Amino acid sequence: SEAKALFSVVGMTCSACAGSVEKAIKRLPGIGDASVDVLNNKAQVLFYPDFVDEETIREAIKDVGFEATLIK
Ligand code: 9UX
Repeated sequence: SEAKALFSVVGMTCSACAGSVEKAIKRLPGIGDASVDVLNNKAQVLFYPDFVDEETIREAIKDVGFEATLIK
């Protein structure tokens, strides 16, 4: 079944930053949806835990240049 993760993402300064984070998350297998809020430095992700986990999502965000911390 689907799980939710909320990340704090440091360093996004424009909507293109948010777009690249969102795309990076959505490229992973096992993602239901991803929504990045540049104003509040948050990324909300719906995912399928049998296929992907919070750490893999965090690393995908890091790979496009932003430090992310799991909030809940
Ligand atoms: Mo543009 Mo956002 O280079 O960092 S994508 S400011």
